[in-house]
Amino acid sequence: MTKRVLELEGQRIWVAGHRGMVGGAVVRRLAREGCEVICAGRDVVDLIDQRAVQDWMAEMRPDAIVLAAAKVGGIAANAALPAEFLYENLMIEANVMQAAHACDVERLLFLGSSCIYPKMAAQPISEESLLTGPLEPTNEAYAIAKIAGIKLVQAYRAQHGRRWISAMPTNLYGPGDSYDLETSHVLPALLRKFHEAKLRGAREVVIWGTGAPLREFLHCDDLADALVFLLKRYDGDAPVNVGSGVEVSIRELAEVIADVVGYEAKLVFDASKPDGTPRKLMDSAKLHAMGWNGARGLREGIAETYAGVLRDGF
Ligand code: GFB
Repeated sequence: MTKRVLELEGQRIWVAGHRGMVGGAVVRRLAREGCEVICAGRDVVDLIDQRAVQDWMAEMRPDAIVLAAAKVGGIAANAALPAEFLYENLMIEANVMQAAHACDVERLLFLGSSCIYPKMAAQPISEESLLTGPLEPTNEAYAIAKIAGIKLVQAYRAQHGRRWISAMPTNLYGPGDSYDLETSHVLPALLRKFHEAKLRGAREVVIWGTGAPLREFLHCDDLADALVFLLKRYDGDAPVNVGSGVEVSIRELAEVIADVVGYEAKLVFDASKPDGTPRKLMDSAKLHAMGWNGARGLREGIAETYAGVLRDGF
């Protein structure tokens, strides 16, 4: 286990993006650390607005920031809205980091994504493969914004000695996810499709693409646990991958979800929809070597998520 670089107890920590799935999970996890968590919705501070971010930060003076705020979405949203994904994410990162620097915020954890790596990166994907090949076109805009965020973190480290870090989560799911069938990621979309098929007694469930792409899935609460671990212990220039090691094809994912929901239906593959990256499995060896390896099983995580949906609705 690596030694600590930050004691969280008594610290004021701003979780930017607390209404999102990841930010919400980080807020829940930080509740066990004896720190003061500060949050602000878009109505209080719009992260696209540089002046508003600077004023808010100067007033609140956090000791550390978890930068989980981002414009996110699944494959269709990414492909349809490249200007929004690029512009909003660049603005959020730049505004928060420049204000954090101006306010002398000592620790900052920036969240990227596994889609920053080349489409054809060797698998499992190590941190070293960043910028070694072309990106997947369906999410290039989002990936470029997130790569810029990693480079900003490294630039503030190099030029100003900031102890800021970046973490790259794999595909995520869990409480607080988006269940909008047009814009969401695959796991929540299929959970909703199977649930609604069960209610209607439908014979078929439509799966986008061929069902062949391979994806790795991580529960957002496991990600939050890993992020708190990194906040306390990691102080390096390179981003750190956070994966579960659990990889399935989209067809296999549909089968697990069918089993959790308890509804058999014929899988119909809609080839007019894109597959995206053929395979996206993170190499999380660096994180494991530091001492974190706490991901739950996929079926268990989906069952917990479905129980939450049955309780609270989509
Ligand atoms: O989760 P997803 O939207 O994003 O799609 P990516 C993963 C795979 O599931 C693709 C297929 O091959 C989809 O075609 N899929 C099958 C579906 N049925 C569905 C469905 O009903 N809805 C959705 N959404 N997909 C995203 C990136 O890529 O991953 C983001 O666009 C980000 O930038 C995120 O990196 C983690 O894994 O392909």
